[in-house]
Amino acid sequence: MKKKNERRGPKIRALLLMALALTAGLLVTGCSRGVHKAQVKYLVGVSMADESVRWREVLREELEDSAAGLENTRFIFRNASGSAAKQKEDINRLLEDGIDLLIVTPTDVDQMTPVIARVYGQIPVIVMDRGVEGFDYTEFIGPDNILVGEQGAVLVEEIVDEAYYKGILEIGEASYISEERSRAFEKHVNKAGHYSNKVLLEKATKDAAEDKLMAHPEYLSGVGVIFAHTDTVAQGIRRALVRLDRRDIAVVVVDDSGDVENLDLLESGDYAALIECPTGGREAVSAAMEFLKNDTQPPQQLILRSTPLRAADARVYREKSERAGEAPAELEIHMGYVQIDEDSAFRVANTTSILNTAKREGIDVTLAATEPDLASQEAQVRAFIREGMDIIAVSPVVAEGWETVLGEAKAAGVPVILCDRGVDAPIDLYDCFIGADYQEEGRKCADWLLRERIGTGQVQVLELLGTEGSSPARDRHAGFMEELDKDENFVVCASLPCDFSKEKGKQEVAAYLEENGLDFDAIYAHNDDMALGAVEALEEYGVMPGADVLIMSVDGTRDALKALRSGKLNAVAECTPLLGPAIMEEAREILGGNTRALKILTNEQFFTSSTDQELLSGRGY
Ligand code: GYE
Repeated sequence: MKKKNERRGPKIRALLLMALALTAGLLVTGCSRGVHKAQVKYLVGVSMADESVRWREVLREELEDSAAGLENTRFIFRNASGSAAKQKEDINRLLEDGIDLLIVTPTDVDQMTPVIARVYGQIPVIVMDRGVEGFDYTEFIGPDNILVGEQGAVLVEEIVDEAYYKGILEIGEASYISEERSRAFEKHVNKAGHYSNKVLLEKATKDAAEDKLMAHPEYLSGVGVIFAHTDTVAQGIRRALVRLDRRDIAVVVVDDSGDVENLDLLESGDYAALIECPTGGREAVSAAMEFLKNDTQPPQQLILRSTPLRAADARVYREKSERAGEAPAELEIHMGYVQIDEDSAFRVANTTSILNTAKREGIDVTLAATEPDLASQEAQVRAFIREGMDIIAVSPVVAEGWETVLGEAKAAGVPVILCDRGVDAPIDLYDCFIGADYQEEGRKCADWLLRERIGTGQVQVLELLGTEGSSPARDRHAGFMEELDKDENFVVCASLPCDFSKEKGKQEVAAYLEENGLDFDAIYAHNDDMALGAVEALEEYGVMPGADVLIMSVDGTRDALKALRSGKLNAVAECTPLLGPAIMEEAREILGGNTRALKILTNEQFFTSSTDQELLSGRGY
């Protein structure tokens, strides 16, 4: 009979062995089941499409550098080496590691869109470099590749006009980015009547570009300029041009790595022109941590500014880049805000957001609400320039006619942020646009209506137009018609000018009913105020709004959502006026010398009668 403690010996040993096995098991499991997570508070997974091209190496370096000093945070990187299958596997492993947020540069858009949407259902997702279909992600950060293609075409046309040979050769890769850039490039170049040919490499590497041209020197016959879609490709092209003794050919390069060597090559004349495209790594880390730490909803899209550079621009651009960084928090900022004097619920909430945020951020804002016309707003911008404002923000009442006064602000060295409405002016005349994708708002409304399938006959839609010449009115109309035109049974019977005003909405609809009777099935109003005016006109006419006539609107203000709940409105596309935080943050970035953001587009919901009530409450306007 063993002593009491002896009796327990084997048992204790067995328990110890079990505990050891369990711990080891956990550790092993932990290695694949989140041991990283166990060690840090914030675990961010980065799924890279591949790292075979310089700019993605730079993106990773920028992500690592920006994340390096973060407390209690770890970034885990996975490289899919161009394989969608491997990227799916990488993302699953990152999820198993217990990541709190995913940053992804997609390989194949078609294959990765559903994968990213599924992950977005679990954790926040930041998509970089190339978009995915739809909006099932937290934020997109990358350049506007259509703009990059257009910028390339402008530079190439300038150069080819001076070249002996008039042929243009594009060299890119068979990828989503290259195809977007190429479509815009070719559309612009062909319009100018220049001859253009394209080579799409399987892999956009130096060797691939050099080998392709060495194997096919005939591609260079009659060519005066080459448009290289990435700087990696451009390096291979340069080597081939030397070997083939064709250094007469000018090379225009999209520089998406930001390697200072590219600026050297521009200054030396090896490159005829550059289009600088930042990678957005710093912005991605900032957005990720802002979301994880403060649960701050980031914008839906951060479109990075691409900058055309000629040899003469290289030195100034290099110096500016070296200075870039966020303005110190204590930097005193005086902002002049040119607001639209308008009584819409949107505008009231917009002004409140701007002033409250400025006060909280310690930014001195002088807000002037001028008469809603270009001349009054131009005069106010000039006044702010004379008063020596550090930065000017404007809600431009209309899109046309801003080149002159924006040129004056630029000449005076005063940066300008455009808010909630865009302008038709060259992008180098302003620093950033902060607002929404108004075309998408229009598409959402039309898409909803098409799916409502009212009856079987033709559906007549009465459109209530916002301020004539304003970018929201123009774009909401364009987006709505783009979608509505997909079904010939849906037509717009009339478009009434209501200037974003409730009173005019009511007047115009009442007058229309008086003259034509109820000959429409639905109303599409460019904003809530006009929609609510229409509701009153319909009720006075003895018609039930939301029942006899379906009503779609844009903004998502409190009264509109109340009407939605009561069934008087049927669908509301959100267009948030709460732009204060984004405006003040961007002002600091710009005054800190960082003008990387070209567009900051807000995150927007779409509300219908079936929208969860709690989503409709507590939205702040
Ligand atoms: O939709 C409308 C306001 O510029 C996006 O202006 C803004 C629009 C908004 O009058 O209510």
